[in-house]
Amino acid sequence: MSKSRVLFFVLALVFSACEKEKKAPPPVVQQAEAPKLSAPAFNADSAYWFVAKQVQFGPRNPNSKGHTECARWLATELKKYADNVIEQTAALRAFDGKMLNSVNFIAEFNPQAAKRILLCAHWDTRPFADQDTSRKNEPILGANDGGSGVGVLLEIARQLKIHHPQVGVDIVLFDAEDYGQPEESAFAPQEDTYCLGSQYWGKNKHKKDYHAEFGILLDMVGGKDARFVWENTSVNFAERILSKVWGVANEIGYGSYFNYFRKSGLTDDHLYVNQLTGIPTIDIIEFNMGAPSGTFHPAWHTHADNMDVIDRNTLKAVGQTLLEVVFMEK
Ligand code: AHN
Ligand code: ZN
Repeated sequence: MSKSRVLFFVLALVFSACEKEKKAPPPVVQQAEAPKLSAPAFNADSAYWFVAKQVQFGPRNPNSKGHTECARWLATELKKYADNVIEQTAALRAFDGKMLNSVNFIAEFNPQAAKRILLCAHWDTRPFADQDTSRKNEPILGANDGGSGVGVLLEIARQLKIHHPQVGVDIVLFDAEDYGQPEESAFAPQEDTYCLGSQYWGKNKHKKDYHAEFGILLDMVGGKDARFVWENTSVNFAERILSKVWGVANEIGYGSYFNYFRKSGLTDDHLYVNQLTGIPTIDIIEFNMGAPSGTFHPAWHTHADNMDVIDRNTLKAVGQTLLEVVFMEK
């Protein structure tokens, strides 16, 4: 090519570039496989630490030393992050006649906002290991069953102190969920023996006209390769919320955890929240067909439910999904 021809091409390029600056539409950003994240990053190491910290208190069944000490720590921790924390204490009668000293924690973020999202989990652990083959009468550590949901919600609380969604959020930690009557029990069979804390809260809300747009319950959300499926109580009361949450999870790359398989309905805290408050609430709970229990995570209600079963990747999948859902709402 001659020198003048080269100069011509260079000038032509420069002019066409100037033209583009004026008229061309904004450049299209390449979004090949990258998930559309619009929420702050959920820190799985932090969530893991929150689970480990609870487990260090030992079993946290009502009326135990671990329960009292963990309650004190939870109050301190929630007060670091929330705008306001309510400790709702109650003495609740268990199936065995014992009175359980219980406390539900309600941590409010942006309490002035009319539109609110309820995020909840139970913080107590089971006083027996009735699914185990040994030491059946001793309390379990509940790293997954109790610890994991609270760990995820504490990390969300920490994020909500730093970053502010457009809606209000209430994190509610229910007590006395897991003191339910075992299948082999000397006492006459009774109804509604699980979820005593959520039943109490449903009948005695922390604010008279409390309402949330929707609720999400976390239960056993820390197991390795956990599968969360559509459970029928959630389908019946809040199918729209299941679609929303599973849709977000799949969109941001956690489809391997959030499965669309359907299973029969569960009695868990969300049942009472739905029945007693009318807030459409779903349950994110591990369903594992291969597990000995045939339903929940393999260490369910055994002494194997310790830190060994907790996987940071699962905490991340659940926590990031929840943050995305919260920051999506207007
Ligand atoms: C039943 O066991 C019937 N429902 C699940 C409630 C539960 C216990 N969640 C955690 N531990
Ligand atoms: Zn349990």
